[in-house]
Amino acid sequence: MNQFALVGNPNTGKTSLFNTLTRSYETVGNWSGVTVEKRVGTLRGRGGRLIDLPGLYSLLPLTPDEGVAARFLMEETPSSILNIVDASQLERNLYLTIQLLECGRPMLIGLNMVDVARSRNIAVDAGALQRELGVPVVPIVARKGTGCAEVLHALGGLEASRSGGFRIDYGPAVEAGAARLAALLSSGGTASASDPRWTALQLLEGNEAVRASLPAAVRPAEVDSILEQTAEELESSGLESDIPSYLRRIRTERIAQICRSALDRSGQR
Ligand code: GDP
Ligand code: K
Ligand code: MG
Repeated sequence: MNQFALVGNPNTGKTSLFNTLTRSYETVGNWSGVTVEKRVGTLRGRGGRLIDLPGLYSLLPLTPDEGVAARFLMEETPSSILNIVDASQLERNLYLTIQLLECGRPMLIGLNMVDVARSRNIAVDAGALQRELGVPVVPIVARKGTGCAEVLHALGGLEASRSGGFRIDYGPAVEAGAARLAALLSSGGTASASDPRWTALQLLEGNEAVRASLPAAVRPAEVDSILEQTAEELESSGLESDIPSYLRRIRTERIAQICRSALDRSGQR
């Protein structure tokens, strides 16, 4: 059966959307290691399961709750992603979106709070956003149910597709490090459920939840040596030696560029 993970920043309307899209749900205990309950719902009309993940700003966990999503993406059977994005806070929300796109899974964006955005004269061009990100973007008002039928319909067409080739080029040093890590992860029967390049980038970013979920055959010393060499190469090419802050800067620049094409702030109050 097809499975969709509902992922987004806190207070973006995930639970509202979950309740609208599902006809019934069950609580299947807590997520491992945290006191957040795991809710799994059955999608209206089309079947399939929707899983409500705890809200988070980044896949890089700052709290145990935030580690749930990273672990889920590492360990669970491949599922598609329904990413809910607050249209009134587009720039901030896109940081998580980019990390999710890098997973390479089928993904749909529910662009929520378009009523709030409109009231602040923030116009998000969903078509432009869709072109920039390479995945379908459906404007919704989850609290009223507006656009939710369209989300259900679009989820039906998502199953066969991969996300549409969104890719950030992080430059020679990081790309070489990511390729070496990805090769290490793909070698000798160590494959996990996650995409090797995504896993590599998360390791370069210092994601402890991802690191802890690596298959046992991956030797930590080998991971560390690639991380060290990447940091040295980054520094010797005149860039910062701290890989996480470098990744953050490159992503933030790309987000600014996406917002320039998708956001009309001309009448913003
Ligand atoms: P979650 O934290 O992501 O699960 O978000 P919730 O579903 O709990 O929603 C947070 C708050 O935003 C609640 O008060 C919702 O009623 C409200 N909300 C959700 N969607 C919308 C929307 O599209 N427009 C407006 N104006 N409010 C919304
Ligand atoms: K909430
Ligand atoms: Mg919620």
